[in-house]
Amino acid sequence: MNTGENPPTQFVDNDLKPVGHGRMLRKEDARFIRGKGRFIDDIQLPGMLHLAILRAPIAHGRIVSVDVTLAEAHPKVKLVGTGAMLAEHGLAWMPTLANDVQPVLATDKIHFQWQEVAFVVADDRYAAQDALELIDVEYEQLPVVVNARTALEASAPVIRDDLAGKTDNRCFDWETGDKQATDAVFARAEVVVGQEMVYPRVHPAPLETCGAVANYDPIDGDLTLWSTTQAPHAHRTLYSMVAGLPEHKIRVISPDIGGGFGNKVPIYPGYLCTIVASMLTGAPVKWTEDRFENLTSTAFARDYVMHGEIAATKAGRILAIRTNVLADHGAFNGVAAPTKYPAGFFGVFTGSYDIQAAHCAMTAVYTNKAPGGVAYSCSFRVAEAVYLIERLVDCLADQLGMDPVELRLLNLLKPDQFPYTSMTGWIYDSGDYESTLREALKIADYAGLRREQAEKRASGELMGIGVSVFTEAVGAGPRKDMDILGLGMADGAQLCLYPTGTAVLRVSCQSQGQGHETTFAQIVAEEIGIPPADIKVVHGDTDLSPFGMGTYGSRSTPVSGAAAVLVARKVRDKAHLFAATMLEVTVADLEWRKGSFHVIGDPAKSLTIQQIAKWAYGTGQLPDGVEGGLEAHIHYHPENLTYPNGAYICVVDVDPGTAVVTVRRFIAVDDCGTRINPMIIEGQVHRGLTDGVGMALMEMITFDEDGNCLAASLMDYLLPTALEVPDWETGFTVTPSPHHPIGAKGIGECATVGSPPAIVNAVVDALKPYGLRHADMPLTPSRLWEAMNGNAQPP
Ligand code: MCN
Ligand code: CUN
Repeated sequence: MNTGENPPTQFVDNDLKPVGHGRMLRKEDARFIRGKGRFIDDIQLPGMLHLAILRAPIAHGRIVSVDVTLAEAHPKVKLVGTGAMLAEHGLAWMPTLANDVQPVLATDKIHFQWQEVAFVVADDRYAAQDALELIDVEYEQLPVVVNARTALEASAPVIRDDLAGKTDNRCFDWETGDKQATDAVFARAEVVVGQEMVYPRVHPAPLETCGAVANYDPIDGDLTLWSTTQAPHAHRTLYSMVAGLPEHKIRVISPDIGGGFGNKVPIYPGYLCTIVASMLTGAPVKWTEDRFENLTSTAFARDYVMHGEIAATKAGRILAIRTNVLADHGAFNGVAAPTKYPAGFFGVFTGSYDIQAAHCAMTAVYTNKAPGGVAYSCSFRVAEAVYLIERLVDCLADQLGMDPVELRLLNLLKPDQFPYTSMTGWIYDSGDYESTLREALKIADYAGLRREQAEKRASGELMGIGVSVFTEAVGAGPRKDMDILGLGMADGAQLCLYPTGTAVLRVSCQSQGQGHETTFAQIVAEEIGIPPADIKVVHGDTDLSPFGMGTYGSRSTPVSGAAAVLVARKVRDKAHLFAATMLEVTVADLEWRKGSFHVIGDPAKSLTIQQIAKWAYGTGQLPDGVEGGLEAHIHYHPENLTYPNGAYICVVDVDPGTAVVTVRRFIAVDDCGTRINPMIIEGQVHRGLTDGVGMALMEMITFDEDGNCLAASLMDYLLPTALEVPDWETGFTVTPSPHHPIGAKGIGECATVGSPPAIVNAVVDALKPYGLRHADMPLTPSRLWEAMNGNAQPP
């Protein structure tokens, strides 16, 4: 581990030190800042038709009839699709990524408000949208369940009566850890603290909504689908399975994506409707969601009701943690989670602490709400796990009258405990949590902040300081126990060095704004010693990139990034063989200095990688058994996840009169192992911290008791802007991953995962004078005002 500022300056502008290059600007920004990005809605094909979707205004009910006569008679309408029509083609239902099924268009029943009922394809988008109003659907309303707590009551209507033998709203039960051992520790613990907390339903709300353009060629039987997908290859396999099209005849292209944040992982009914529409009309068809559709029908996140307990000694040693979770999955289990992990990686709820036992029991339920449940920079439910443990630790500190930092320092895992096998069976690869926390304390001047707080309290001001020390789990995942629908979570990479010494890297992961075209070029540049500018990164097109599982759970760096390193090393090894032949020495006579091979003892005798590349395609005699050309391919399975970590400190002021929270300072020290592009990392962290302010203070998808979604626009679903966030103060430590070839861990979701508990902890700390111990997110002024005025009177 080492701490510090940006890497030594002598390397900064040196292309031969591409990894860690402090100021390398993003290649893709050349087009983005000129407005030349190519997003789904920019795609125009000759003769393209437009699709719009009719959605159900009720949350639960039977479809009595669907009359499309008038819509079909509209002069600009080319096709009207209904559930009944899709059923004729066997396409009315599709599998979800969690082995559940979901209607593409409702056939006989509506399961949530704004579920897809029919589509119209017309010459232009206006006509398609207008014609939706000509469709006459008669519904028969059923009682609605929107509350996970009441979903399991005997009187609750059964939402998923499509599932054979289903008599309740149970989606799945899951447990992890050792119940007996945990209960035994709790039984003899000196201190037990419990707290129920709700992680509300939130939405990733990317700037660009979801959409697709399908172009089916009836002559060749080829389907090209441009779609907002974070996982083009996995989607292609699923389309092949669902639609019965041969997989090699499907090309999925994910062009520039205006933010995904997990929202673009699932397959949505709209994509399939667009494909069907193109196949039936023989024309290209475009579908673009509007904001309302995006917020009400696509993958939400969280919706966990967690009851957590922590057992400790009076001196503050944490002994065990147990939790009961009620997970609301909405109407269909639409999460993307490895088969063995229906609750994602929630199993890391033991956090960064050295404990003796842990147990989690979870019940997931169906409700009349939109499906999804994992999206929004969540690292497969690590967001929920981190929130639970970091809130609980603060509750314990409160109970014991200890400083929350002291309590954490007492319990953090020590560097020599890594690799550490957690009480729920996860193997944390590396970490130095105390150093990360101490770096944050230093930047914050924690002791100074506490003094300031004491002074302010004395004068009636409400200042709070909140801490979270979190461990993330990213980079799914090891073949032995992780898959999506039976597909192992490996990534392909292919590297080709051309005769003139420039290169193309093809990767299976997919950028939604993370800057892969830059960082993956940096990775390869570091390994083969040619400048990043000479390396083009190709991604997001199944015809042009090798198979892999795509981008989510911050897996690009841990998995595809490792693949890029290893494929570059394969190319370098081949260049090594060629260099030996060219110089008429043995391989052992040569040493690699970034960019060239040198004869040991006679370093003036050398060859650059570019010279070798030219030779590789030339006419010289090749070494025995070696093919010409300079390229390689790899299919990489990680042996473990990577476990980045961070220590965050948040300082808030709460207005005693209005209960408005201002995040005044936020110190974030992250450790994602080896840092490839510090500027991009910082951007990722800034974004995630902003997410945290949103979730902690503003964002929530709510429903009324009839199942009406009350957060269907950005006027109701509040997103943070620059006005709500402070100047972020970031720092870092570097503890490389021992199993990643360059020691890099993921960073994309760390700040989203780690910041909400720090903010809530700070607000609760500010409101200590009111006796507050917990309040559920989002900490809106009205909620806090009620908490302040419903509790003990102010001093
Ligand atoms: N990086 C680095 N050094 C490291 C780790 C990462 O320089 N040690 C760089 C990577 O090269 C990459 C970026 O940081 O350019 C994020 O890398 P990584 O942590 O591997 O995450 P992914 O690239 O797999 O991105 C996915 C992750 C997820 S799951 C969500 S959700 C999210 C996020 O990234 N969605 C985003 N960040 C986002 N950022 C943007 N702009 N848009 C989104 O939709
Ligand atoms: Cu869970 S949001 Mo990201 O893994 O795509």
